[in-house]
Amino acid sequence: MTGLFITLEGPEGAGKSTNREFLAQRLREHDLEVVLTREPGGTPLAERIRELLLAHSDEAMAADTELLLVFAARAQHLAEVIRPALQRGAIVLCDRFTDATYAYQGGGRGLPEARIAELERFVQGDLNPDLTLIFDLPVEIGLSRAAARGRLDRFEQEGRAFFEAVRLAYLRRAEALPERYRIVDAAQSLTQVQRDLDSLLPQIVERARG
Ligand code: T5A
Repeated sequence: MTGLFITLEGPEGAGKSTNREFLAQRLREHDLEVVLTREPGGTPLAERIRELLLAHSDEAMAADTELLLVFAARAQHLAEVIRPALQRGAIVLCDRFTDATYAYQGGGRGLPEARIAELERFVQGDLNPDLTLIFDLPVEIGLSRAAARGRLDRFEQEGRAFFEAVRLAYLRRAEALPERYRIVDAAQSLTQVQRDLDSLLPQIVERARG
C-alpha cells in the first residue's frame, strides 16, 4: 500500500463532514489524488447497510447485530474503495472508521473491546489508518449542532450518557496511541478549526509524498 489513509472521527455534530471537504480541497491544491468517503457507507451496498443502521424501527436492533452490520459495510468498503485507492497511491479521507466502532459500539453500547478487536483483525487484517483526526467537543454542543439540522437518526436520539461514553472512548484511544491521533478542538469557530487543520497540512503532504 503506497497511499495515505486518514480518518476523521468524533461525536455527533463535531464538524467532520464540513472539514473533510475543506481538507480535501487543500490537499488537491498540492496536486494530490484524494478519495473522499465515509462510514458506514462509501459503496452502494454499504450505503444500504448504513440506511439499516440509521433508520428508526419498531424492532430494537441488538448491539451485536449493529456491530456485525458496521463491519459488513466496512468489508465491502475496504474491498471496493479503500484498498484499491491506497494501492494506486491516493490519499483516502474517510469520515469515520473503526475508531467509531470502538467509541459507539464499545463505549456507547458497552460491547467488549476484545469482540471488536477480533472483527477488526478479521475484516481489516493489518490495514489501519495512518492518521486519525479526532474532532473533540463537549457533548451538548455537538448534539445541538446535529439537532439544528433536523430529524435525529437512530444514534442521535440516544441520551447524554451514551455520548459522554463515546467521547471518552475516543479520547482514551488517542491517549493510548498518540503517534496516530491528533485531537482538534471542534468547539472553536469553524475559522479557528480550519486554521488548526492548516497547521497540520505540511506534515500530511510530506507523508503523502512519501
Ligand atoms: N457509527 C458509525 C457507529 O455507531 N459505528 C461505526 O463504526 C461507524 C462508522 C452515522 C452514525 O453511525 C454511527 C455513528 C453515527 O451516529 P455520521 O453520519 O458520520 O455517522 O454521523 P454524524 O456524527 O451524525 O455526522 P454529523 O453530520 O452529525 O456530524 P459531523 O459530520 O461531525 O458534522 P457536520 O460537519 O455535518 O456539522 C454539523 C453542523 O455543525 C456545523 C455545520 O455547519 C453543520 O451545520 N458546524 C459548526 N458550527 C459552528 N462551529 C463549528 N466549528 C462547526 N463545525 C461544523
